[in-house]
Amino acid sequence: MKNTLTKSFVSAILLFAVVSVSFAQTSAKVNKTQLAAQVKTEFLHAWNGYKQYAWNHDDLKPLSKTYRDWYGTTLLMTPVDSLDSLYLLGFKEEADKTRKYITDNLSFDKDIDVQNFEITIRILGGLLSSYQMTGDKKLLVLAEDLGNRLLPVFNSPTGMPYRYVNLKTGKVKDPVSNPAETGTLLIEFGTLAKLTNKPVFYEKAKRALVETYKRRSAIGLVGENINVETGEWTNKDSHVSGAIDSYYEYLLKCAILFDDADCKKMWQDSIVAINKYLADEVRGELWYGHADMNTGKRGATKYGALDAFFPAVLALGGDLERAKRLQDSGFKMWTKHGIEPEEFDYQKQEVTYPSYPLRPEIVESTYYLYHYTGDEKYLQMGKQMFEDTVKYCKTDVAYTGLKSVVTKEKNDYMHSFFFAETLKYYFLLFSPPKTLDFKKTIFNTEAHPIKKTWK
Ligand code: DMJ
Repeated sequence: MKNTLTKSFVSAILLFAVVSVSFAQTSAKVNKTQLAAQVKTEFLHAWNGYKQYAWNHDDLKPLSKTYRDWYGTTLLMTPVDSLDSLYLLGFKEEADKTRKYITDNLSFDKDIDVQNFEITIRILGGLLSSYQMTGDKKLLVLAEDLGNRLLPVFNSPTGMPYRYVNLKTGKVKDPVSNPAETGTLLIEFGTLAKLTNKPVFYEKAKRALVETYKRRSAIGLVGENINVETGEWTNKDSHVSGAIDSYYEYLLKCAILFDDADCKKMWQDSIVAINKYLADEVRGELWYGHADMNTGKRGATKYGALDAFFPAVLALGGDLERAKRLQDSGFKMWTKHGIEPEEFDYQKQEVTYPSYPLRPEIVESTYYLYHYTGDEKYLQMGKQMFEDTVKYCKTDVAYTGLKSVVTKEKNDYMHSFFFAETLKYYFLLFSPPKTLDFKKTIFNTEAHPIKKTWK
């Protein structure tokens, strides 16, 4: 009897010791200063690689050490997308040089068909935020020129934009679009309207957003594809993933940035339907999956790297409880293979699309949650994700995406959003709050910080 008691006592002490050690390990304070400095080092590593092998071009291909221009001629995608990050991370001299290069060399007078959504969020958004940071009027002139060249996209029977427009001729094409592309324009076009005093930019982009919302189903959901000429849905799958994601993000953010009561109402209606039909409880975890936009019937039980922006939006909308639970689920998806896949079946706990193109969304949500909760847990999360990214995606000259998070085989592409978003959100997570006034900032979906400088 005495022996058994002694044994249980010893086991209890051992268990206590193990728990204490692991608690001490996980609760060890994250050294934010050191991590912010590491993010800067890695940013420079990637930036120097871009400069050495792809300068003046859109994006770097880091394995073949060459470049890609999206439309066969450069739009300086990486420099424009990176400029406000260069300023925020404190590389002022480099930023000033890059800004001068952009204002001296960037021209939109090109006979190319460009994708309105991508050009708006990366280039128009980048020019506007950098203009607000520096006051360099040439950036605003470029933004207005670009805005004017993009405007013909809205000349459809419904007012929702075509996907492509020719920058020289204004000819549009591709009427089958999606809510992300029809509804992720108002932060940029609206800001352009306010800064140039030309309301037409606001009106056109707002109408596109409203026309998308007006076509929601009776239960309040939107589908994945819509024809902007007929207004008919061509794909009725509903979710918060790519092709829909930032439509919801902009309803909320435009309500805040422009104090727009219509956007507020559209957001409030939408989030009720999203939580009712897309939210999914599995094994006590919260996920957001797919459903039919008309019946609400559950579709694929998939979540992924793109969906991982949603905790940030939930937090910004005031629903911290769902935001925290969803972020825990997203982090579980990340840790399954040590880095997050593009798409994951949360029911089966299986990767369904294995690539990782250096996406930022889960980092963005970590930053928002740390901002709202101050919980050290989010610093730990960010630290682990940053270290995993360095471990698996760093190359001798820059960073590259992965073909597969399972095998860790690399692809040969560094998207400009790695500078614009991923590294910016890591830096902001680890830097002192004074680096950027969160309350006075709305990030566009490409993480370009926009400030309300108008009444
Ligand atoms: C970015 O261009 C934007 O964040 C967009 O909203 C979604 N895709 C990429 C990053 O993953």
